[in-house]
Amino acid sequence: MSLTDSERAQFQRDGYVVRAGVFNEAALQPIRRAITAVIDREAVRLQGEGKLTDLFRDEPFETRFARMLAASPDAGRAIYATLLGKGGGGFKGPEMFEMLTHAPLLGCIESLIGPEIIGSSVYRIRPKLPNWVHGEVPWHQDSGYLLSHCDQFLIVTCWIPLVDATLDNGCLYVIPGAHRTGVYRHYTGGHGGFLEIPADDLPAGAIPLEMKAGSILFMTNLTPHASFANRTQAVRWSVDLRYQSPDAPTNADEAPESYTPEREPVTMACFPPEADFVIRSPSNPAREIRTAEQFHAVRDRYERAQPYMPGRGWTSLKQRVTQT
Ligand SMILES: O=C(O)CCC(=O)C(=O)O
Repeated sequence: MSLTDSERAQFQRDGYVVRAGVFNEAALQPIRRAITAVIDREAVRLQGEGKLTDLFRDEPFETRFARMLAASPDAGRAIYATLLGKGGGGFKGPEMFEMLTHAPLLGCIESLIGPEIIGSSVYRIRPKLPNWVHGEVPWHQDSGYLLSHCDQFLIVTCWIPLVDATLDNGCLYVIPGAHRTGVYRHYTGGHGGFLEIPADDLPAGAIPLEMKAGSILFMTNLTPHASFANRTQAVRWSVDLRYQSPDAPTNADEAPESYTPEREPVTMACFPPEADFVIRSPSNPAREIRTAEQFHAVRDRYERAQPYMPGRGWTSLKQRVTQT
């Protein structure tokens, strides 16, 4: 499976394209089950500590975590922290590797970046819960989170809803064509603690993208995007994965210990704290990470070492308000 010429043209022109049905129901089940297993394990632990009374085992994937958070906000927060891990990319089970290497997805990626495919260290599972401040992600470009010498390279974000994403539960919004303006000024301390580009700094023309579970929204690292409140009683589950071409700086063949404050930032990977991994390399197949165990090991090594990443120099939203 690859993107058609017109899908590729839309990606270049608008900075995004949506392809329906890349993951069918069967292909979505393993990651949903893995997430459920983490939630269940943590819930049992918290129940043992007297912090959660009901495990909500009769609730489906869509609502179970929302019911837990509503019943015990502290327990919900603890489960959230475990699921995301340090920094957000903490889940590194075989089901994530399966998603990252899903052949129909890689076919689409190849049509955007070519046959040499590096899995970016930045992937996230996102439970957008009802009434949850961290669920609303304000306007940003993914480059805002990466080191600035990577702005010129294409890093493709694949946003994949695990349940249908609707206006009501907080689907993604994009601004078609705004990726051609470069990186906007981001501010720290935005909504939910995220980086934020104030909406009035962005061009008009934002559009919502309602999507069926298993579809993929492909975006560039310069595409401004955001998602707003979930006004339903269910969780809008999604996963976002990123891939980069071999031209973009990577830590795939580097020791995490080489990331120190003394190192020149321009020699660094785009996001040093987490490990990139080579998914396909026809030119040097020996570099490829082929198994879930190898994937786990490279991610784990970086997570333990906590490599240094310099800041990007964004100032705080509070400062912007007082300056204007
Ligand atoms: O899932 C969301 O609501 C936000 C996702 C996002 O910002 C991203 O994938 O970069």
